[in-house]
Amino acid sequence: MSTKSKSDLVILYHRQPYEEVVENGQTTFKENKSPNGIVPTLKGFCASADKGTWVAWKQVAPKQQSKFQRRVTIEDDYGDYDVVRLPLSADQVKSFYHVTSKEAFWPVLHSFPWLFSSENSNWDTFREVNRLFAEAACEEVSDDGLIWIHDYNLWLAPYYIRKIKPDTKIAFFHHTPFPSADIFNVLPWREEIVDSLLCTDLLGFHIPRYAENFCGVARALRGVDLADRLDVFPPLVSSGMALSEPTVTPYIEHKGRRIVIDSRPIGTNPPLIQDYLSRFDAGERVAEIRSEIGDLHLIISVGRVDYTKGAKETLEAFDRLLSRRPELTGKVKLMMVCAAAAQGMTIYRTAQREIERLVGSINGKYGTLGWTPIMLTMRPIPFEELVSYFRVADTCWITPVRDGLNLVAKEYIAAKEGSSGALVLSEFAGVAVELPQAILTNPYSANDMDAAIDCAIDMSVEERKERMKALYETVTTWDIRFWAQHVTGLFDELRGKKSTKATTGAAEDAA
Ligand code: GDG
Repeated sequence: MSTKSKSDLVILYHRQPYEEVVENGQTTFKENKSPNGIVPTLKGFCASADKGTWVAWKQVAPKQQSKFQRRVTIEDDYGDYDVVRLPLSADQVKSFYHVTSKEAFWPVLHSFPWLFSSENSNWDTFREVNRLFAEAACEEVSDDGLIWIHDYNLWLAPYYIRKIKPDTKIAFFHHTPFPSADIFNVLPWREEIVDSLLCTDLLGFHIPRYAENFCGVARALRGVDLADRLDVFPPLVSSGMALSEPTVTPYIEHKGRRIVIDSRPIGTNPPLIQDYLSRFDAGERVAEIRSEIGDLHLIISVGRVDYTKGAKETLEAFDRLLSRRPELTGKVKLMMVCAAAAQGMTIYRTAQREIERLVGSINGKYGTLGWTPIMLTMRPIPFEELVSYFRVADTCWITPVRDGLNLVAKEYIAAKEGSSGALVLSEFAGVAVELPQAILTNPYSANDMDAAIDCAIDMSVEERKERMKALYETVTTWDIRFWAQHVTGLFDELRGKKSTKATTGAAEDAA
């Protein structure tokens, strides 16, 4: 265990990196049930630092604040690291997370500006919580350490960190889309947000389009100097797709400082998925699912309950499919895994009811005694179960109207290991620019959605295999290890540079 008091790496991520369970009155910190998503990767970063600290919030009742344990030390499969928990009241959580982050920012980030409302948002609480994160990070970080901030709910943290520790290295990764200026500028606090992001040394996005959108906003609002654009990272499709960008800005100069702009999509972990498929009796489970499904064409669709994830559009397309092609009666099944997101939010309750209503209506309209067209699961299913379904599913249907990246698409491909399968994928998911062999579709167009699902169902086995092989090659090459190495390279460069002015930017070298 490290005896250092300060950390080389401090990660700011709003959620804690484990599940807190109370058993017989004792609190224990257990590994998250699901090993997928971004959290395990970040834990790996934290644990592999000489000393790493994770800062998150935790809702704590006023009565418990005095005896609240702010710091816990975790020793898990990833290594040792500290977690500093910021105790927030229920009101702070509601205002910071449920309302300001999810009801004001989320719709704007995902290009639903008409759902934006500033009525309920509380900018002062958002500032306050971001300031708390910044103060905690500054207390933890060593003089030559680095603070890595994740996502839009911590947009203002760079500003407060820079005020306290002007020379600290600050990196930021944006998991959601970053919209164009026309949409971003709907936010009344746009200048404060951009000024804060311009306090970073490294600003990472999944894909060049989001990076370019940010640069456009920064130029329009603050007149920053943009470096000449470079060609995008070659594996990303650079033209002809909804989210394609041919070139990308490698850095911004602002107030005598350089901000490296990076765009590299996060990868998934194919060896982990394959390991799961070979353990946990998953082999048997795969055979069991296959025998239950029989000759049916199994379509799987997975995503949180969220209007951005496109469950409504998918269900409407499935309804049209069964109506257009009565010969598919009893021959196709849609398995929809749609876990509910943050509780207590009207917008998600409405989305959930809409999904339940559509599923009920479709099952009622087309179902027969022996055949239910849709199987809906609204609770998360264990990861080994999920990957077993992926392995069996003939088609994976991922058609969000907007999505920063979408890891589910990559997980489906990884679970297929190059065997026959089809991926119907929205052009508006960031991951689409990496996966041109998917059946790409526009979820805003009913005709296009219809053509895409027809294509998946009618595609020959040879073509399914050929496309899946190419997709598998991409997902296994540009996997999470590649992403982690890329980010580590950028961090090394940041740490090694004498002044923020002197670097060429690793993004430039790699582009
Ligand atoms: C944000 C951005 C970006 C889902 N249902 C179950 C389950 N999952 C897992 C999936 C996947 C993860 O949750 C979801 O990842 P996504 O990338 O699809 O989406 P968001 O949660 O919206 O994440 C997104 C991401 O950040 C990373 O930067 O890609 O665009 O919105 O790993 O497998 N896992 C289990 N049971 C389920 O029922 N076990």
